[in-house]
Parts: sequence; structure tokens; C-alpha cells
Amino acid sequence: MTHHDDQLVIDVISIFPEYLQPLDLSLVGKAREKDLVRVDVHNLRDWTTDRHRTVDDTPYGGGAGMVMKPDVWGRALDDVMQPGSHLLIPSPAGRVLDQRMAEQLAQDEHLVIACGRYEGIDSRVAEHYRQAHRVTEFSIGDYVLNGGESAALVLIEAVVRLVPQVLGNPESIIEESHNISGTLEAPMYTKPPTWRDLEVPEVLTSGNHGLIDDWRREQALIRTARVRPDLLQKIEPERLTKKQRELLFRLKTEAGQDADSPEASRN
Ligand code: 6GU
Repeated sequence: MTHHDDQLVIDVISIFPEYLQPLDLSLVGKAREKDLVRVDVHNLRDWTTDRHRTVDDTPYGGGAGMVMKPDVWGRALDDVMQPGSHLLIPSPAGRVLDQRMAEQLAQDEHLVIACGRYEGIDSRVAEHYRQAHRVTEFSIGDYVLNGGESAALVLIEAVVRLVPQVLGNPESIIEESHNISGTLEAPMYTKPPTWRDLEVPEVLTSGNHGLIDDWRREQALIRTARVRPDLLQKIEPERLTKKQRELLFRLKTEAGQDADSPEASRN
């Protein structure tokens, strides 16, 4: 397997390497075939030394469940980590993954994802590697998973699609970055123009690209206000058109969420 200096390398360590088989498919699989990214999945049990290949033990202080042993993780990570590697640890207690974080990770050279199962990895492991590396615990949302593997899949897909040349159609990334104003996307339609008595909005068939653009920006804001009012706060007005800024102000006021309202200061 070849490797060039600018290539993103991702190592994943798990006791269920088969869980990461989806990485052979689709966009990530193709990016790996084209050598745009290297993804290597390792079995944590390869670094055990006992006959039973033990990876966990009972927690100090008592309590339910098992904790993953620091010595096994230490041997695995000493082998896989390089100077400059960024260690990522899936955890419901971590920083919630968002698009900005994915963009930053896509700039890294080497990501190592340490997937814990059971009640997690002995806390000294993160503490130890923080002495010489960047270590980031990340969550994919406010719910509990049994282990970090599915979170690793999510993170890898979010990051790899941002690696240059991975998306077949660079226009979709440009359109997306236009929309990095932080709104949700406008609703989309394709043929036929009438389906089960439902019509496509007339403006989209008008051929007037100025009008279509205005309509989509407006719909994006309305949709954001309706389903993710929390995102209205994060929108950077400098990235909006004048019309959009005026609509944003109205939507925030209607939601009682404009900067000067008492509602906003309570959050
Ligand atoms: Cl990253 N890991 C686990 N185990 N549970 C989670 C999570 C991660 N994100 C949300 N819940």
C-alpha cells in the first residue's frame, strides 16, 4: 500500500473490526481505492498478552460494567501513534461533533480513533497521551451508544468527504460552502412536476435563476427557524445577503430570540 506525505491516514482500533466494514463501501471505499485517504482498522486484542485476550476489568470504586484496561490500550497506541498524530476517543462525554470540527480534522495528517466498549477506557489513557499529543474526546449527539464504533463511522464519513478530490462533483461542495452561512438547505424537487396532486413550487420552473436563488435562501432560513431555532443564533449575518439578513432579523424577533430579547440571555 502506497503512502504520500499529504495523504490523510486514519487508524481505527476496536475489539470489533468487522463493525467498520462499511468503510469498504461507497464514498469512503472509493476514496481509499484512489489512495486519497488510507484507513487501517486494527483489532485491539492483537495487543493482549494473556491466553484469554482480555481487554477489560472491573472498575475501581465499584459499580456496574467493565472498564477497558490501560496496559492493552497503551501497547496498541504506542505502536500506532506517530509524532503529530491526533488521538480521537468516542465518548458520550466528549465535544459534540459538528461541521466546523470535521473541517479541522480534514486538515490533519494522522487521526487515530480509539473505540471503547463497556463503560469506556481507563481515564489515564487519554491523560497519558495528552502529554505528547492532541487528544480529543468526541460525541456524535446526546444519546448513549454501546461503543464508539458507529461514532467512528460517522466521524470518518464527515471528514473524508471534505478531503480534496473525494467528492466527484466539486460544485456540490461549493454550493455547500455557500450555504455555510449555517442554515439548513431549502427543500429540493425533481421530475415529475406533479406527483400525487403535489406541485413543485412554481418559482423553480420559472428559469429565473435570480428569483430561484432568493427563494431558496428564504426557504433555508424559514426551515431553520422552524426545525432548528437553536441554529438561528449561530448564523453569521455577514455571510447573508441583505434580504436574508432582514428575514433573519424578523424570524429571530418572532421566535423571541433576537440578541436584545430577555429570552436570549436566559439560554
Ligand atoms: Cl462518540 N460514543 C458512545 N459510546 N456513545 C455515544 C457517543 C460516542 N456519542 C453519543 N453517544
